[in-house]
Amino acid sequence: MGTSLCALFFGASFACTGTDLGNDAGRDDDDELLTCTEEHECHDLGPGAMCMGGRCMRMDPPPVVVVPDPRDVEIDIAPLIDTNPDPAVFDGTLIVESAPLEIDVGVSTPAFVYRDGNALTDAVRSPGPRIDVVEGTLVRITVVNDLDEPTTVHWHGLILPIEMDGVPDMPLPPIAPGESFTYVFEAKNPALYWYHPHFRSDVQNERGLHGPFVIRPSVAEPVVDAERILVLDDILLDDDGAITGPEEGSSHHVADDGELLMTWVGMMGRQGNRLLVNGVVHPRVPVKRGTVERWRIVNSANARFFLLALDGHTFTVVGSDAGPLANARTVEEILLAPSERVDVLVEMTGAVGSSASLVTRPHDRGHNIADPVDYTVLTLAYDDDEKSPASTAPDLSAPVQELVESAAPHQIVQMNEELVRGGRVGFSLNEELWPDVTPLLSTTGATETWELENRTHMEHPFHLHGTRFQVTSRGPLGGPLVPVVEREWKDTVVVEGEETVRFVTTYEEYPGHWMFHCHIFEHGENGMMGMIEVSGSDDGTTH
Ligand SMILES: [Cu+2]
Repeated sequence: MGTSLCALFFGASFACTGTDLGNDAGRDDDDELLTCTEEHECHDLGPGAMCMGGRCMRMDPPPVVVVPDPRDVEIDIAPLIDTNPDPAVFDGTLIVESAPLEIDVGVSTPAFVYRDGNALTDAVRSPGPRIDVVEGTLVRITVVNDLDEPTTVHWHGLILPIEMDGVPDMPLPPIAPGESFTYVFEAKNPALYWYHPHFRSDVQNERGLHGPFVIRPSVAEPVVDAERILVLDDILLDDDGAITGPEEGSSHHVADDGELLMTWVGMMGRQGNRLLVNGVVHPRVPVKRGTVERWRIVNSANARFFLLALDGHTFTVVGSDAGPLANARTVEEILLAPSERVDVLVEMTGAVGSSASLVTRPHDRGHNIADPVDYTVLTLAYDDDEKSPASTAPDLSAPVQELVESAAPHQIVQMNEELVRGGRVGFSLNEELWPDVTPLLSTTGATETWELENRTHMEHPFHLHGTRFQVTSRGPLGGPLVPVVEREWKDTVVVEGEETVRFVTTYEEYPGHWMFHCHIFEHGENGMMGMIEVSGSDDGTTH
C-alpha cells in the first residue's frame, strides 16, 4: 500500500521506497487516522488541515512578513508620458526590461520593470508608470520587450478588442524578446484598472511587472484634498534579497515525524514576506487633519488578500472594480483580493501630530489558517497644524443600471482541486485543467447569468476578461442564494469556499475567445483558467 500511495502523492517519477516515505511507510496499521473523504475529518490536525487525495494533510504556515520602521519616501507613481498633442489620443511607450530594485534598504533585488520610453530619467521602479486618461480617449501604447523571454500586457478590466487583451495566442502571439507591439483601444467606463503580463503571470507579475491605469470621467469630478493611487503588493525575498520561486515539483513533503505537509505556495499561491505600497516597504505618508483624501487601491499581489483597516478611521467606499457605487457605504475593514480595486474617501480625523497605521489583518481564506498578527502596510503622520474649516466628503455616487438575473444560469463554472501527476495540486474549472479546456459559448449582446460553484474549501478570486459584471446573488453551495441588493460593477469576485456566486454580464461589443480564471496567479498557472467563445451576434447565432 505504501508504494501506491507514494506514487499518488509524489508522482510516478518519484523513487517510492519505504525510506523515501519516512515514517509514513510504518503507518499502514493506523491508516484510518489519515484517510478521509471529507475535510472535517482532518480538523484534528489543527490549523491548515485539509483532505487531499483521500488523505489528511496539514499546510505549512504562511510566510512571516518583515515590517521595518517607517520610511519617509515619496510614493506617488509618475504618469506615463503622452507624446500626442491631440487630447483625444494618448500615445505612450512602455519598455519592459530587467533592472535592480531596492526593496530592502541597501539591498539590490533583480527584478523586471516597465519603464517609460519617453521619460528623460533612467530611474526605474515597480509599479510601472500610471496610465491616466479621460474616457473616450484613443489609447495607443507601444510595448517594447527588452526581456530575454516573451511577455504580453493584459489591461485588467478594460473592455477592448480581443487582439488587444494580451493573452498569448488569443489570437496574437506574445511579444518575443527584442520585439514590440502597439496596443490600441478606446478608454471606457471610468475607474481604476491595472496592467500586468498574461505570460507566466505568476513569475512576471511577482518580479515587478504591473502598473495602475486610471480612466477619468469626461465631466469634472468633485474636488478632494488629495487623491492617492495605492498599488498594494507583496513579494517573497530570500536572505540575499532575491525574489524566490516559483516552486517546482511536488506540492507536498513529508515532515520528520512522517506527517504529510502541503506547501503554502502549492496550495495558497505565492504570498510574500514584504508588503509593498507603490513599491515601497512601509512608507510614512504625511497627512493633514481636517482634509478628505480619495484613495484608489488595487491589489497587485500574486496571492495575498489584504484585509485593510486604518487605526481610528473608517473608509467611505464610493467605487468598485469597474465603476462608482450608487450609494456610498462606510466600513471599518476592506477585503481586497488579488486584482480587486476599491475607491474610498478617508476623512482625516486624527489628532495633529499623531500617527495612524494602515494594517492588513489576519484573514482566513480557507483551511482555517491566516497570518498570525496584523501587519502594518503604511503609517500616516499627521501634520502639526490642521485644515480649518475641515473639508466634507464629496458625493461621488452614480446610478448603476441593474442587470436582471435569470431563473436558470446560462453559464456554469465549477471550481475544484485535485492531486495531479507529479504530486502537484491542480486547480480545475468544470473538471478541466488549462490548456485542455472546452470553451463556453456565448454571443455579443446576450445578457447572461453565470453561476460560479466553488467546491473547494478556499477562496478563489474569479476574473472574467472582456466585460464587467454585477454580482446578483450568492449563498452556500447547494443552498438558497441571497439576492445582492447594492449592485456594483466588478470584473473580479471572490468566491468563498463551498459558496455559489451568480453574476450577470453582457459582452456588448467585442467577439472573441475571452479568458476567465482564478486571479491567484499560481492557481491559474496550475490549471484554473478557462475561456468563453463569444460570437458576433450578426453571425446569425441566437441565444
Ligand atoms: Cu484560486
